[in-house]
Amino acid sequence: MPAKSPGSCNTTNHAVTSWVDEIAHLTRPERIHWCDGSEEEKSALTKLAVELGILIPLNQEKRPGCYYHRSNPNDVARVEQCTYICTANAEDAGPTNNWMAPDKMYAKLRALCDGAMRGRTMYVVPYLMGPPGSPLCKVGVEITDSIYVVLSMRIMARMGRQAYDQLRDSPHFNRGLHCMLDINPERRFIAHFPEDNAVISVGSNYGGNVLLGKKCLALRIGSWLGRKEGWLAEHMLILGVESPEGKKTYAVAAFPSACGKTNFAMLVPPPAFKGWKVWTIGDDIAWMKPGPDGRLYAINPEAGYFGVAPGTSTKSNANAMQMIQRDTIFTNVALTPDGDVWWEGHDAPPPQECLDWRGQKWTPDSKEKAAHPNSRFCAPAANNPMLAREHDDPLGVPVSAIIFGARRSTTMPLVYQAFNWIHGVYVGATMGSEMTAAAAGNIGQVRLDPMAMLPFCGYNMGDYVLHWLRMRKLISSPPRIFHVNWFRKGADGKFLWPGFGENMRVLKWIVDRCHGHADAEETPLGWVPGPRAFDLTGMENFDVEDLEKAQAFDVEEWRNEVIKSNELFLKLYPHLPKELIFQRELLISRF
Ligand code: GTP
Ligand code: SPV
Ligand code: MN
Repeated sequence: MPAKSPGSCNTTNHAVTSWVDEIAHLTRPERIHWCDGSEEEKSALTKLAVELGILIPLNQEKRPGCYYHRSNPNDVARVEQCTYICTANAEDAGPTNNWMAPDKMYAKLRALCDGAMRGRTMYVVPYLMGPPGSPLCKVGVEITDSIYVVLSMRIMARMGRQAYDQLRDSPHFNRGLHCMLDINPERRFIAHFPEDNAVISVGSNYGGNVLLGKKCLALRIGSWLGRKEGWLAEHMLILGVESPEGKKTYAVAAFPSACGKTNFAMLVPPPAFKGWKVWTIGDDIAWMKPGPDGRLYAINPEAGYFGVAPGTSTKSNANAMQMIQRDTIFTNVALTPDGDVWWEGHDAPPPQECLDWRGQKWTPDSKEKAAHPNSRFCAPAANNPMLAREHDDPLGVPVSAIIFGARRSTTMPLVYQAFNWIHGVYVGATMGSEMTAAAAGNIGQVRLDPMAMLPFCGYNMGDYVLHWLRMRKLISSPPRIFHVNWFRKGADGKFLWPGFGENMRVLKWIVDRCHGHADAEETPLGWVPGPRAFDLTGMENFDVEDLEKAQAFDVEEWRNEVIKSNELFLKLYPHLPKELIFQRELLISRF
């Protein structure tokens, strides 16, 4: 057996130690490192990662505690075609997931992991998803042979001893195994076993594929647990809007990957909104459970942000720019000669010369982008200047608004409100969005992405929609449901709505609607802001006609939209709740 170094096993939990033994027996590491989450451990592992060339220190005067990482160029995004839900019955995974029988997948992965850590160190990473003491908080243990994963997990989750403290002698924790292998797309699998609360990921070292607490546990396994236990695991940001009088209203928003969650969660209100503040609770994932008062309460299971770098600037996201000044790991951005980072859309002009995300010389004349479009920063939430105090509240925050949003250059208005919960579930379930670089695939093509969960729902999507409908019975004061689109374009191909901080104007209308004091007009789609409901103070250069265009409802476009949603209806038909079909009928008849 391998030596247990440095430091011996730091838990007496038999389920953990025997599982670690089993994995060590299979993967044959030279050393086992039991992570404790301490500062000393972080320094030692960072030093080692630098020696091994896994991390490059950035200019420590400019960016204290910041490091740079390049992934293998074949491994830069999530890979949905390699992501599997392995349930005993294929139907439980449903038609929107890849499925393989658990036995077959275990056998395949066991063969790939056999001896995979020979000569290497195996890290045992205990972590919590959710504030300690929260009824929703879950324990995971990730075994990995990647120092990059250990250091990133330390930012993204509450990593270390506190996880064992919560677990005590219970066998109920998520078992996550990650082996890098040779980072070969032919041998890349992200396999979920919801019936065993287990995940095995091989052949990648990229964020969402390997930080197993995030998409794998908090969303795919989480959604499975949520259906069983009566809560929701969602691809949503959580924010708190504070009015000048100090009244706080909480909203969650589901936008597909790289469609603006981090930006919206960290929104800086424009000068005209003096005294208004937006606080961040989470930027990617929300776990929501009905509280004793009949409202829906949300926690952020994560402890850091793994955000899209390109497009991030003082103008688009000033809070993020401040957050990533220190203690941040940057992946696949460009590296400047003075040891700083740069990306397309950064405040600084393009550097005269730098190294691109592949490590090749780049100049402003280069045809390729300097930073990969899905390059990311990984920063602790504690660095966010607008982090809400409630971020750590074990009970979470009461949600007043649920916002669905997508990236659509046509059809979808800037904002509308659903008539009621069932209609809102229809709006979320039939959401379509243009694909982005966050996943390997056809960028720009509109695809149906129910509730922004298509890549992350760990069970049958039809049952998932039904679970949403049923949740209404457990929530006596349901949040209001809205749909937004920051991405509609005019005939000139430009965005009609300036977005970013200006989205505060839309958010204010949403908040006012939740409190019953904002004008709205009924349309076939739902409620929309009345002519004077929308505050445009300070937007003197904005053409009000563009707002009308952004908000316009076009019957022809909507006919196509309904036809497009047929794809989903046909796919999910055996498990599709009839309410959705009725909602579509009602929508068509309103046209
Ligand atoms: P994941 O981390 O992949 O789940 O994504 P996310 O939803 O957090 O994405 P993020 O906020 O990082 O979105 C990044 C992309 O959305 C960038 O291309 C931004 O420029 C763009 N974006 C964000 N907000 C707006 C907006 O209000 N208007 C426009 N036009 N673009 C926006
Ligand atoms: C997403 O793609 O939705 C992300 C980034 O949030 S990753 O964690 O890599 O999946
Ligand atoms: Mn995401």
